[in-house]
Amino acid sequence: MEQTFIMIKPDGVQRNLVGEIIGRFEKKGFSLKGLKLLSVERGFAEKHYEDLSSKPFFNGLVEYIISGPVVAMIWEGKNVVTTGRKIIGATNPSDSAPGTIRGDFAVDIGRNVIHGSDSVGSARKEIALWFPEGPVAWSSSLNHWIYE
Ligand code: RTP
Repeated sequence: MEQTFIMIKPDGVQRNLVGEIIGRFEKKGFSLKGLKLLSVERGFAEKHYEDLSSKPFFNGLVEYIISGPVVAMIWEGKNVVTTGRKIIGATNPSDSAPGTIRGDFAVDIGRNVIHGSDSVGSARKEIALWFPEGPVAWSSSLNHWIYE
């Protein structure tokens, strides 16, 4: 089953949105396979965002991610990478539809509350970086009611 890496960014933690965000993924029907609250060092944040290292906003982005604790999660389910990005909404909250996390809770692109892997390949890479111990192995008894 497909897995994705979801991170609640420091602003989401500081604004007490952790429960709200986890609830949205849970209620959709996805399964939580990894969860931790942690603060990351600059080098770790730079590694996570290494594909964006040439962007003018890279330094600000790294400062933002190391500015407070984040919640790192693995979520599992059918098409969870693409659907997770839909639940999150467009990168710039000005373009995120109401009903999405960024559409409902964010205003500025540099404080957009949450990260989600953009492909199955990035999800694999990000899960390996953030969860070297791997996902927690368990299977929800509700899967019978969620999948045909
Ligand atoms: P994310 O990786 O956080 O899920 O975001 P994304 O794929 O939707 O967007 P991406 O282009 O990968 O950008 C990563 C994060 O960088 C910040 N950003 N700031 N100031 C700016 O113009 C700007 N552009 C992007 C955002 O926090 C974005 O989520």
